[in-house]
Amino acid sequence: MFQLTASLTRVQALLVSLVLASFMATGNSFAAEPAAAAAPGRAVTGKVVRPPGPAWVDHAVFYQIYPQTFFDSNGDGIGDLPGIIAKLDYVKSLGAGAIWLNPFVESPFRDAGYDASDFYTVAPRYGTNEDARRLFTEAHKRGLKVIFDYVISYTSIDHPWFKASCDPKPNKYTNWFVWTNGTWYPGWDKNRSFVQGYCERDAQFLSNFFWHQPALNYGYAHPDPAQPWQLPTDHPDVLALKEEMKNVLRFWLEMGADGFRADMAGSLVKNDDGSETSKFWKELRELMDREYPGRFMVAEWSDPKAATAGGFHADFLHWFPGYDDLFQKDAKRGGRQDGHSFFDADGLGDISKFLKIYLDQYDGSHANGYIALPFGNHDIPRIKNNGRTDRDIEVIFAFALTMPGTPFVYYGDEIGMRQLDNLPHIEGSYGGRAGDRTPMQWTAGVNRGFSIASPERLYRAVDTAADAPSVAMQEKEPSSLLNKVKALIRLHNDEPALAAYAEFVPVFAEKDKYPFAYVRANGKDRLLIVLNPAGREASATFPLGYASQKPVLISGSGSATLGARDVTVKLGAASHAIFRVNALK
Ligand SMILES: [Ca+2]
Repeated sequence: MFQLTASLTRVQALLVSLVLASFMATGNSFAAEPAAAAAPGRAVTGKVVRPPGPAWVDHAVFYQIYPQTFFDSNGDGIGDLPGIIAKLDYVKSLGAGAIWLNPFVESPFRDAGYDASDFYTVAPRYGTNEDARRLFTEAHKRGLKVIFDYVISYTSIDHPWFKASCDPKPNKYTNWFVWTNGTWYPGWDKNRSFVQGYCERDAQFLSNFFWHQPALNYGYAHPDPAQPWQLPTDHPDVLALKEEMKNVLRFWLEMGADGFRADMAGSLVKNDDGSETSKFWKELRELMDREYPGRFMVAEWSDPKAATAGGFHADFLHWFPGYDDLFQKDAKRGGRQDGHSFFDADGLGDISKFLKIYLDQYDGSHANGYIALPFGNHDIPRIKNNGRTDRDIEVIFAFALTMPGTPFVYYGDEIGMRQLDNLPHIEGSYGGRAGDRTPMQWTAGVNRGFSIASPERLYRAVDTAADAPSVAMQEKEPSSLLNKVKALIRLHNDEPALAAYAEFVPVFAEKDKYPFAYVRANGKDRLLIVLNPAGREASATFPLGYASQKPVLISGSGSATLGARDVTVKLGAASHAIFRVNALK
């Protein structure tokens, strides 16, 4: 998706994933044919390469909080920063090591806050800058890190920089956005998202999908000499913008943020193969290492090879068709229902397509940084959809918390909050995004404990189903999903073989078959993870490829029997098993 995401916006990438999966599957995304085969030919060695970066990430699980729907502290119906502070003990109780906060700065909220109108000020609906400072301080007191959403490829049309840029009289901000020469510029092309006729400046501006999100001007990798409005990446005005965006970064790091998640990281420089955009991220990595050592940067790029070579410690890998094969093909995602997911009880999915792309990315990135494979976020329908049970969700967690790299838990997934259907589209949610942003369910009571506002004043309606899960109920029940997730997070925190950098070797991953099995190894410390999302028993026999101790079950249920050359595993329906299989020597 390198070529694609390099020139696409966040939302376009989402739509590509939604609509064009078959197109993308035919080629031109990632390396066309990854060289690595799924399972055969890979040996478990226990050798690890720890990429440069902060040590606190090695075993950290991130918890993603959508500020508007986490906890409302003042009863106005919308979540806020003091509400997040009030729930930090809960986040800590999960075993999470860090928090990713979605945008909380001033915005007209046509895109839920991604459309910033002031990069330096907390939106009043969430509180004040002092609340943000207190949030960082209180998190640190509990040993939690906090990263913020660094959205630097565009602004809102309401941003003062863009308003100044709209002025026909030249000023400091004239070139901070991408403008053509003239409203009737002949190269006008709807596919490139140019907007005509907005303001008095006689020109078109380049938007980032939603027309009201003008692209900030990081220049063109290869400006067309016939189009003088395409500025080179070293144009003084482009350099001035970059310096200002560095100041935005410094501002939040100074206040106490421990790093950032970069929204649509691959789309800064236009007509770029990624290399010019990477140059700027490398500058920022150097800035971080020099001025703020120990901080962390993760990209929304969906090309870990490019992102980690370009300075990032980690990259989210989800805007590619193999990702949909995991969870989304059976899901109600904007009406989509075009196949079978691997993690579904019907047991008709296929792990091999995902794994082929994943391994290509893993092989090309793990020496530089980590893959963050999200299993839920504010853009993706919740995993609890289409009839999945808590047992099914537990298998997904077992997968997410044992794969290499940096896991991110989307708020509410740990109690099995449902994807809700047919909700109104507010603040640009559209598609499945409306139903994955409902308020956190703290209790079984009014508004599920999210807010004391009257229900009609809520930013979003809560799940009112009689059996809607809640934190309060699940904390009391020892066998609840919440407590099972906590146990898996503890395992991730404690096991050397589950370090972000520990070796990953698939040992049973055959097309159209269940289960899926892989070894994680860190020296002699080794774990065999076996996943059977299917609603029927599954078994498999395969070589581990080294002399192992007798397998010991440490999580889930199932059996593993060691033969002379092979191991045979048996799992019940919808279950996972994690075995300790340390090397004998
Ligand atoms: Ca509030």
